[in-house]
Amino acid sequence: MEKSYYCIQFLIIISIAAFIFAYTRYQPEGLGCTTPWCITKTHQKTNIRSSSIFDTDVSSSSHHFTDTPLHPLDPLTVTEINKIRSILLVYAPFKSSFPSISTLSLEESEKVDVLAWKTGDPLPPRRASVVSFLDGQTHILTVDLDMNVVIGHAVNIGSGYPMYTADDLATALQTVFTDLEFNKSIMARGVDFNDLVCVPPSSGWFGPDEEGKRIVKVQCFSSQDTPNFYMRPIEGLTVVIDIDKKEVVKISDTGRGIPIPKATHTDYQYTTTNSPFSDMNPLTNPMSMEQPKGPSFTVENGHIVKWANWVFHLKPDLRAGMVISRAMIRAEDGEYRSVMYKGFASELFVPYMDPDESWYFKSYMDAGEFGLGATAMSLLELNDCPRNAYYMDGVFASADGRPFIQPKMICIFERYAGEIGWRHSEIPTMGFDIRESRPKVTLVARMAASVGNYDYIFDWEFQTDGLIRIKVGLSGMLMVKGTPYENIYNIPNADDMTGTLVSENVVGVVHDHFISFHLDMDIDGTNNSFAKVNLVKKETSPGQSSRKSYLKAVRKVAKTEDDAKIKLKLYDPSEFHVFNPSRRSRLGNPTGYKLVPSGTAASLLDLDDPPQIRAAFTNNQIWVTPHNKSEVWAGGLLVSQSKGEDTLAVWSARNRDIENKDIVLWYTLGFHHVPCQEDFPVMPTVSSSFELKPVNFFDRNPIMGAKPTFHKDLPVCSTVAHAY
Ligand SMILES: *[C@@H]1O[C@H](CO)[C@@H](O)[C@H](O)[C@H]1NC(C)=O
Ligand SMILES: *[C@@H]1O[C@H](CO)[C@@H](O)[C@H](O)[C@H]1NC(C)=O
Ligand SMILES: *[C@@H]1O[C@H](CO)[C@@H](O)[C@H](O)[C@H]1NC(C)=O
Ligand SMILES: [Cu+2]
Repeated sequence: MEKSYYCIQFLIIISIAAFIFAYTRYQPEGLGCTTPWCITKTHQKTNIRSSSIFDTDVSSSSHHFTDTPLHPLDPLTVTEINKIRSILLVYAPFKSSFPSISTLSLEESEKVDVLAWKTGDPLPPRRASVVSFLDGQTHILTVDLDMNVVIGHAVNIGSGYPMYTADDLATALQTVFTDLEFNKSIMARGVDFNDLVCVPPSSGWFGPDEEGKRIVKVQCFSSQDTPNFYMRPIEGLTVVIDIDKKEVVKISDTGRGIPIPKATHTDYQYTTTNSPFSDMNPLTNPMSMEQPKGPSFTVENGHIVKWANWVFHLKPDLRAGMVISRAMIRAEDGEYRSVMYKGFASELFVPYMDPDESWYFKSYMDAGEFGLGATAMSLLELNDCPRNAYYMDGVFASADGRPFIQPKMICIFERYAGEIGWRHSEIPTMGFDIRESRPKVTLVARMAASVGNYDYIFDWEFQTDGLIRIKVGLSGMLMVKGTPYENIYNIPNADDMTGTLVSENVVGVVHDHFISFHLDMDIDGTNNSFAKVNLVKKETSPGQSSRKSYLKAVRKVAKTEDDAKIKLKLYDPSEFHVFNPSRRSRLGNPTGYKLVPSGTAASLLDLDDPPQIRAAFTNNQIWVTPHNKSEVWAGGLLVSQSKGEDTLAVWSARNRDIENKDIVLWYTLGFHHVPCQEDFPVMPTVSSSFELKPVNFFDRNPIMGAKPTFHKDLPVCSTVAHAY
């Protein structure tokens, strides 16, 4: 009985899910390319992933056409995006030519208005912020959707340029093929144009030479005999393109003596003809988590996620990828208490450590240059996210201002990974026979951005005990460098190497990844303070104790921004608390959350190295700023080729008061990456995370009420063979 009940229930859940998740494949017109990091070949090839057996059936429906915003923070709908386009089409400055739309997103209402809003209230005015580019100028517009007018218009507000659009990058890639010298170089390398794949890395900023024009540096690879062209670089060939003039500014070809690495062992696809993997030992049996009663979360009105004691608003964002807002947790008395107003990945900085002509400029700012949402392809069912996942689409605008759908961009699922929520057993000699344990179940919101070669997996994981874990996983392909050497014995001077030989003629160049999170914490309200709880060694006075030393937690509340600029130190440790000075626990402790950093890395570049100036938000791991609507992107609003005059470091140099104020916590998760052979041809995921953990927020362990799981709770579908 129970067995079949479970199986049938699962089928029902799946068919409901299929209905909910059906959508139209809504393509923007023109290039047919929805992600900015497009790869063109001289002869268009179908999307590499479309041949994969993992690809799920993408059925069609039109539910996004009827979306209406139901919450002040809901993203712009298809209808609203179309409306904005029609407003801009008749806007006087754009009448003769329509600008290229870089980002077009909801301009969120003032925080006070969002906080005051209750379900059922009319929405505050819907406004859009549009970053666009026309005739060499950046236009930043505010469009009011109730009045149907442009109510704000600023031009060229800084040194940087807007996020590249798919069209910008396609232009760059098309332009290289018009260049005779480029053609000659490709022919000299013996690469068939049919196998040529080029990518458009951003150029960074390195002084006046490339200022005043939008530049992309195109580099190419051979895809002969492999879909993994990244492992077959055409080394030392860099074409500098002015994407607005559509012309080649400069071409540098210094690597003709460097062979293109072979295709051997580079393929990573499960199904290609002669797949080296289809006959391999699968290592483990298929597995999935059982949920006989179905998932215990709901997604209401499209964006409100309710699970266990948590509720939060979740939305896709073209630039940040995923935004969590209004995260609240229910206390024992039933009150929903505010933890975080808003949290998202604000910038991602990836400097490579190679001063070569073809490498020095690689200092990507992936969120502001390419967009974490723009590069987040649909997630693969059962492999990217487990069977119990719910998928959310992104609704964005393409360069021509028309809406497009980024399907299945985010997944939400419950995770039971065999972890323990809390436990205790008692030694029988104490006279008790106690063994108590509770399973740990969490809720994950996940997205994976494929910014060119690299894949960044972003997880926001919520625990019933109040902890939020923010995790970033790195996978995908290394950005590799061609070398004449096949093994380390041939290398005349190992000091010349800027990385590790990861395959014959392939160097994995040393680099860093820094992901800076904007965390607008609102612990029990907006007025919060930041305290450093420093662990200091105290020495006992002579004769006081048999102990010579002990540790004491010394709490220091930050008055201004300078007090909260933190460089982590193992031998001078601290806890980092955001707390509400006017809300106390039963015992009088201020309610708070602490930021718990874990494995992390700091940027070691010179502070006046151009990439570091632009990414000055990595100068400290932690910063605290007063809430300010325009301080959103840690590397600045306009990041491409920016000179770094609009970074967190610049804003924070004002050293404003942050005590008992609406404050924003910034944390940068860092990775140093010294590649190794296991990273070839595709990297096993490397993850790092940090946590936001309640401190005196609850009066006691908030998961005393968690129930143990019993065998009878988990009927199984079929007879299971035992391992023993
Ligand atoms: C470069 O080569 C491609 C492919 O053979 C050709 O289509 C294109 O016209 C060439 N461009 C120039 C400038 O010779
Ligand atoms: C926050 O504190 C300021 C004074 O610093 C006060 O004026 C304001 O009313 C407080 N806001 C709330 C929501 O308590
Ligand atoms: C908000 O931030 C911007 C950019 O740093 C700054 O120009 C502006 O003065 C700030 N506003 C307030 C009220 O501090
Ligand atoms: Cu890396």
